[in-house]
Amino acid sequence: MTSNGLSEAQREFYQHNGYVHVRGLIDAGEAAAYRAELHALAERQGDNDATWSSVKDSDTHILHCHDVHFRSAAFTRLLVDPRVTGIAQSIVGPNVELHHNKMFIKPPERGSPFPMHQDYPYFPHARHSMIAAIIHFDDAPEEKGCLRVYPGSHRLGPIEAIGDDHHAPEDRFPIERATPIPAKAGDAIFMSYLLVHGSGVNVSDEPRTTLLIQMRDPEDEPLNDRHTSRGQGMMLAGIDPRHQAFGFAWEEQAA
Ligand SMILES: O=C(O)CCC(=O)C(=O)O
Repeated sequence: MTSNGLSEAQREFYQHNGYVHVRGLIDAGEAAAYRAELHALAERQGDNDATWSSVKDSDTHILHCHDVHFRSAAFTRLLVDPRVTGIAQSIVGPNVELHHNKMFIKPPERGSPFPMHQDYPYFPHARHSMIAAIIHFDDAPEEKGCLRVYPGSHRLGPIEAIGDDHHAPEDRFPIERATPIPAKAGDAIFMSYLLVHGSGVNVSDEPRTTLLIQMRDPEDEPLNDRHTSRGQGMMLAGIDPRHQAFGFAWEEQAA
């Protein structure tokens, strides 16, 4: 076990299954504080629905916001927290770069599902180093629409992606047959962007609150530049080893 990293057994589990459930990454008190920050941010932001197009007719709702570290410094600290980056380094390697991050609040009783999908088609990379960490700030039992995965599906490589929201073929990957990963406040799930995953409707009487951080090896080439975001390229651990001459941002933008 490296300090703040995955144990050998966890690393093997990740390699085989494409994800690892890390219990108690942060403690319950910290999770409650981050939860309060996100709910206050949602209040300041106002309504903002992120329900996917293929489930838009389901009368469900989900609040989201990208790049929350531009709205609350608590999340700037969480992005570089060694408990998060140590595990990311165990998977990605010594150098870990931010791609983007986003909060999701699935409201009670009708919190939107996520159809089963790979993240790959949204931001394909040459070496598939991209991972997500989903940090839970309240409990996510099955009735809250917890994450569901197809263990080992990352080993299929990129699969067919359907429609505007790039979901997986429902006959091959029905959500009911996916493995649920109920989580407690403070738990985190780290997964490959090739893992087929999704989540059900929140039918409970409490919100489900999470932060998803997407990270990659800085040397992994993006295959398109569609999914840019504020803060993308910020180093969370290690260095960017590529040779880059210095330039002012305003000059680069003008070029
Ligand atoms: O939070 C969830 O339930 C899943 C989120 C997700 O799959 C995504 O944003 O790609």
